[in-house]
Parts: sequence; structure tokens; C-alpha cells
Amino acid sequence: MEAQYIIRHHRHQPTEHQCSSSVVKHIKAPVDIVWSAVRRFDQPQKYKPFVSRCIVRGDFEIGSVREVNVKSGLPATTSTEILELLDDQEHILGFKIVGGDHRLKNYSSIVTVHPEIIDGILGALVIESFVVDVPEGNTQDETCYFVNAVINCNLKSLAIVSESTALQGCSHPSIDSELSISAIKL
Ligand code: A8S
Repeated sequence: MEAQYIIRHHRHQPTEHQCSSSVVKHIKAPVDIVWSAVRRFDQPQKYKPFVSRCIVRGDFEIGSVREVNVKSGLPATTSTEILELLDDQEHILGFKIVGGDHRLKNYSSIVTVHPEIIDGILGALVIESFVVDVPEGNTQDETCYFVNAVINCNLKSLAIVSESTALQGCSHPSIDSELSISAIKL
């Protein structure tokens, strides 16, 4: 299934001086909850742990541009990003990095969210792929390693945010009493 989604939605054509890869994450929350976080092009800080601030020009339609500030400690301070694709039916978001103070030139990424059953519950399969220039002085492997690490952190955090939202929406009496029992034990 994963391979088919990748073939269908995540086809990048890297040139010789680019690298391309994809990261997959299984999340125990319904697609709608995961997608509602992913689609907010104006609020990447809701789940991306390295983003400190984001300002958007435009009405978050295709062509909207966001100015992202990243937290200190990274080889970057700002990033200018343009929304290229937003499909609420198929749950696809695509953006490109068009500027900023960092080393990722010609970065383009696609995120898709698909329904999936995980341990018998309704979950989501998230796939994020990218293509980017290999910066001067770095190898293809180093570049992929760096970007994959950033995306892995983003998707781990997306899972935490979505799974906690999914749990909040489920107020089952037996769960509530179990929670109060564990509170007493503490
Ligand atoms: C994303 C993906 C990436 C963001 C990278 C790869 C970035 O925001 C960080 C460090 C950098 O060196 C480049 O979906 C840049 O946000 C965390 C500032 C672009």
C-alpha cells in the first residue's frame, strides 16, 4: 500500500546534484484529525517542533507565502515557503522553499495522509517526501540524513499532537473512571 501511495503521489525527479527521499509514519488517530493539523499552512508551529513563529501572506490558498522562523541551535534562522498544492479531498499538501537563511535550496515537499487500521482502530498513514539540492561541501547522504531527521521529528510530533486530540474527543465513562483511579494511586 505504502509503495503504491508513493508511486502515485510522491514522484520526484532529482537531478544529479539533488537528493530525494520519503518518511512514513503510522499515527493512531483518524485521518480527519491528522489532516486538520497538516493542512494548516499558516500554523506549522502547531506540530513542527523547530518552528518558533510563522507569518502568512495571502489567504492560505495555492500561492500563499509563509515566513517561518526556526528555533536557535539549527543551521538556519528563517525560511520563506510557498503553498503549491492543497487537496482536502485526497489529503495532499505540497510546498516549496523559495528563500530564507538556511542551506536547503530548491526544497520541495509533498505530504499525504491516508486512512489505515492500526491495532484495530482507525488510524492514519502519513507519507512525506522531498527533493532538495545537495549544498556545496556536503554529500547526498549527509543532506538526506539531515532532512530525514527534521521530517522524522516533525512526524513524531504530529503523532503526539493528533493522538492526544483524538483521546480528548473520546470521553468514555470507563476511561474517565480509570483515569481517576490512576490519579488516586498517584
Ligand atoms: C519542513 C521540513 C524541513 C525544514 C527545515 C526540512 C528547516 O525549517 C529547518 C532547518 C534548516 O536548516 C532548514 O517541513 C529549514 O519544515 C528545521 C529552516 C528550512
